[in-house]
Amino acid sequence: MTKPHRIDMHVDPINREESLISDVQQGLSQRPRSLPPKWFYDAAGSELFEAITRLPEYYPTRTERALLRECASEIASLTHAETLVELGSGSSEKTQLLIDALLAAGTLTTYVAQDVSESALLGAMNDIADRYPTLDLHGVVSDFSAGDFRDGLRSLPHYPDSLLAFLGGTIGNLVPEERAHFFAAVRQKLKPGEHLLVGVGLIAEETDMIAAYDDAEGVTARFNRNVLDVLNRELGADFPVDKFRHVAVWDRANSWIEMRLRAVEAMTVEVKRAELSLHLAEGEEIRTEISAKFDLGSFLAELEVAGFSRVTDWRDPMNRFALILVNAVPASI
Ligand code: SAH
Ligand code: AVI
Repeated sequence: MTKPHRIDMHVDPINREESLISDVQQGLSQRPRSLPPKWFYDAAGSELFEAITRLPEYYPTRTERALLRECASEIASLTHAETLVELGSGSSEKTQLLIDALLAAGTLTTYVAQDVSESALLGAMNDIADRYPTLDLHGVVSDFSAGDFRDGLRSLPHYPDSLLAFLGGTIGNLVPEERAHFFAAVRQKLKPGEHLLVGVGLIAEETDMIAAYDDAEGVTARFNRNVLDVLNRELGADFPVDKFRHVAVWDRANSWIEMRLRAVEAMTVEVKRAELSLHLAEGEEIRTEISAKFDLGSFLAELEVAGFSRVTDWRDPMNRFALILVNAVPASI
C-alpha cells in the first residue's frame, strides 16, 4: 500500500489529568452541577458516538452527509482550498466527501485534523492515509477550547488558502459565550478571504429532537454515562454508574437539548484525585451536555459579529440541519 509522502501526528502537551480535575472541581461543586462534554470522548466514548450516528433516531449525521454529498463540489469551487483544517474531526468519515471534491478540483494538498480523542484521530488518519496516498496529513490531538479557544487554535499549523471545517453540529455543544470565543479565535486564525464551513443543527420538531438524544436502544444513555466511567478510571472516583438515569430535555428558552445524569438514589461519591466528596440527593442531576439548535438567521448574525461574511448555505428539505459557508472579512480599522 502506498503511504502519503508526509504524515505528522502531534499530541499537545496538555495535562489531561490537571485539566480534568479542574473541570470536575469547578463543574461539580456549582449549581446546576455540570461537566464539559469533551470528557465523553475517551476511546469508548468515541466509539459510542459513532454508534449514535448510525441510530435511526439520530438524524444529524446522515442529514449532514447528504448535504455534503450535494454541495461538496460547489464548496470546492467557491473556496479553492489548498488546506482543509477540521476541528473535532472524530472519524473524518463525512470529511471524505469534501476531500474528494477538493482533490477533483485540483486544489487540495493538505488535510489537518484535530481532535481531543487520540484513538478517534489515529483511526481516522489511518483510514485517510490508506484512501488518499498523495495527501499531506497532520493530526493534532488537542483541546480546541484551551485558553478561551485562543490557545486551542494557536497550536494548529496554518497553511495558505485554508478552509476550516467544524462539522456535525458540534458548535451546538458550546454555550453562547463559548461560541463567541470560538468564532473570534477562528477569525483570528484565518486570513481575510479564507473560509469557514460550519454544520449546525436547526430547530426541528420537539419530538424528533428529543428522540435523537434519547434513542430506544439506549446507546445515547451509555454514551452519557460513559463520562462517569472516565471519572472513575482517570480520577479514581467511585460513581455507581448504573445508579444514574439518562435524561434528555428540550430547553425551549435556551433553544438547546440538555443531557443530564440523574441520581436514582441519594449517594456520596468520592473523586479521589480531585479531593472532592460529592453528596447527591435522590433525583439530583448533573448536566453533561447542551446541544443547541439554531435559527439560521440568528446563527449567521453571530458569525457576522465575529468578522465573517456569508457566502452561501445549504439546508436539508426538512430544515433540520444546515451547512454554512462564510469567509473571513478584513478587520476594520
Ligand atoms: N466531526 C465529527 C465528530 C463529531 S463528535 C462528525 O461530524 O461526526 C464531536 C467531536 O469533537 C469528537 O470527536 C470529540 O472528541 C471532539 N471534541 C469535543 N470537544 C473537543 C475539544 N474541546 N477539543 C477537541 N476536540 C473535541
Ligand atoms: C458531537 N455533538 C454534535 C453531538 C450532538 O448531537 O450534540 C453529541 C451527541 N450527544 C448526544 N448524542 C450525540
